[in-house]
Amino acid sequence: MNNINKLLGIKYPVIQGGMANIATAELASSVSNAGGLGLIGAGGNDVNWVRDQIHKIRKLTDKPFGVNIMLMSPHASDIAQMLIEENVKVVTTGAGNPVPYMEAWKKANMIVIPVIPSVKLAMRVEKAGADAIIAEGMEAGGHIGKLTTMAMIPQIADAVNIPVIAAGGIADKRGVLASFALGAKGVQIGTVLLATKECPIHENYKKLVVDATDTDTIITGPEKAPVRVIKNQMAVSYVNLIKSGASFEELENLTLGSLKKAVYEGNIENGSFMAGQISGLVKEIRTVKEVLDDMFLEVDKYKDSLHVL
Ligand code: TUI
Repeated sequence: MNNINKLLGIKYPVIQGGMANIATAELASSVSNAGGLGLIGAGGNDVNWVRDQIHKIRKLTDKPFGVNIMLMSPHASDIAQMLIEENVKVVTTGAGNPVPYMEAWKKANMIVIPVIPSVKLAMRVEKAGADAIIAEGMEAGGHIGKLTTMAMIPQIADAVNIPVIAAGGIADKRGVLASFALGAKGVQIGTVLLATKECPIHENYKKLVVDATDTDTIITGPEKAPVRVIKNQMAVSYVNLIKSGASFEELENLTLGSLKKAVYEGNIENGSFMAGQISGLVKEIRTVKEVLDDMFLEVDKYKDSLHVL
């Protein structure tokens, strides 16, 4: 099926990013209720936390939702199994290769949409039965690959037959239309949702996103798992720690620990404020519904003019 709205049973072809510690039932239900696909982001949390969030979201919306599994997490395989038991319909994955889990998910009739950073992995997950893919460019916040959205989307759209959903650097109607022009059938958004009333993060985090300019994010994180954040004291000392040869585990723990400091405490100096390059375009705090309506209002009208492509 080549239509994201029909595949997922949603009003707008938009999926919420599975942002660790941020994409709770609260945010995800707001996105689903506004016409997109809300996601519970498992992040580094354990299976019981994720199950609890699934039970919560079912009380908050009767619309479709999904769960994002961060595959670097030690809990990933337990969560993968739990989603089948809980009859979750849609799973997205990030930060790793989901192929080992896909046979079981497809057997359970789940819709599987991996986030991938390259043509090679896109082709591998298509072969393993993915229903669509999210191609995320390095403009995105959090853990990123090496390619930009602009360069990657058309290459992946040409390489696979399943629908491609563009991610990284999309925050308004122009980003949506550009994604369609590049061959995508939908978009995933994260950064623009940080600046919403419903987003359950500290007010300092929202303010940092709203105040950020185009050049205010930098890439930190271990070399094999680079992470884009808003530049602050923490980010700079992190980059220095990498240079001094800290271990991968040490760096990964620091990333997840400092993300919590950002999300819950709004700790400006020591928090890891994951956000994408498009932060510079985000100028105010709105409701999730305002963000989605604004992004997709009359988009079909403009989309028709893309048929010449
Ligand atoms: O996963 C994300 N964004 C994230 S995850 C996260 S939590 C974290 N904390 C510490 C270290 C690392 C992560 C914060 N933000 N986005 C989706 C995404 N997936 N971006 C890149 C990838 C990816 C990278 C490599 C997907 C697959 C992949 O495969 C490599 C392989 O094994 O072939």
